[in-house]
Amino acid sequence: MSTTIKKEMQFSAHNYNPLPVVLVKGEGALLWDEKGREYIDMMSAYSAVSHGHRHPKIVKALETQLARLAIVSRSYHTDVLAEFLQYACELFEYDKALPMNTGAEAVETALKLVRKWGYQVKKVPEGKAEIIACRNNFHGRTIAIVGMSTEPQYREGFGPFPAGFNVIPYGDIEALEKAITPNTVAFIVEPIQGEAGIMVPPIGYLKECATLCQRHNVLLIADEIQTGLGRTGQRLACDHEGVHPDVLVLGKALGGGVLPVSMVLANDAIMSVLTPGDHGSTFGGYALAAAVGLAALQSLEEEQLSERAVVLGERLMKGLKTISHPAIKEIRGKGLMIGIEIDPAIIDGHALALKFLQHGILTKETHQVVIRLAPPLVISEDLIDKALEAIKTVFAEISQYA
Ligand code: IF1
Repeated sequence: MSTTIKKEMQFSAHNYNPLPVVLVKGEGALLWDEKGREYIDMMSAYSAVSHGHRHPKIVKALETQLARLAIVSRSYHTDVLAEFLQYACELFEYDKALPMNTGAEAVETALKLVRKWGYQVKKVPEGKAEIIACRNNFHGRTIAIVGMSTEPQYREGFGPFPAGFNVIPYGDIEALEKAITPNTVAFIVEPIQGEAGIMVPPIGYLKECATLCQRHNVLLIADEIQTGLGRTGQRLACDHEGVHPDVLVLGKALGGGVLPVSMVLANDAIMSVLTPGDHGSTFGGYALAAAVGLAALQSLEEEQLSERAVVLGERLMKGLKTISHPAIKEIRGKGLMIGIEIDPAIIDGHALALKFLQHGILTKETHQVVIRLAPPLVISEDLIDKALEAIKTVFAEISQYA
């Protein structure tokens, strides 16, 4: 085992089980390890690196801002935050944005926002606000968020959890109708469930949720932290169904692959329930993040990354579907958010990710049975084809039998 890995094992909490590779350099869709070996990044740091590693425009924005000012806190204004928030509000068509850092912080912000809206605007009795979430959701790792998770490991040992959350099956509109009560303030949903294993809901599901929420004066929160910013072939996954959620949550790629930048967007009727001092964060909306976030959104549009995800996603999906192997149970996804579900009796996800690693492809399994393929949206057709060749080779090497 490399001395670096040994040292990390010694000094890092063991809350991850990384693949045995030490990455030292990244450029676009490529990564190199400490021995100089090259890998195609088919994971993009869980879709935080949609722009590719060290995107020139984003690095330049970061360096230029760093040469002037990094952080002063929200106790003062800066010249970059207004630009960033205006661009985001106009791009996604909302009156206001609240900048945070990690995805979980933005989700927590959205949960607090809809609760306060429930009490002040919907007149739900104090302390009785209910929020509906979906089974197998993933919205982050805070105590309130894992409190609505159905994944035992994410909850074990972390209770007690806050009240006011109901969980329903994903993709089931009747279940949502049944779960709504007069005290329901919001429904939070991932347009495609990432961690659950790239679960794509039935066509029209999001639209039906939006209609139902509107009818019952329930706010629709779309967690687009992973599906947003071009990943599924549209600017937002909600755009596939023309849904404009009441509350939009962004993260990951909003940081351009260099910083944690997240954000909650909503119209004034909702965002105006927050008054100075209600909510905040040391780094939320700091100058560096604003400069990087603005560059990330501009390059999303200028380089038509959403359209790239359609074309390259079709190329990848088409190539994957030519692979026939008993270990492959299903290949699913949208744009460049793809999952290969495998039969763990033949090979489990971690072992498969290891084999991909040995063939120069970086991936990650989720729940042992789904290999996630989510390369940077800037990946070239050549690298998609190269990745496909490696994936075909790996499956050819795997025994056909359990
Ligand atoms: C881990 C998963 C992916 C997210 C959605 C909010 C967040 C995430 C839809 C929170 C974060 C990350 C977290 C990371 C692994 C990764 C992950 F498998 F855990 F779920 F991508 F699928 N909403 N997902 O996907 O954002 O606070 O992390 O910035 O926790 O191991 P964050």
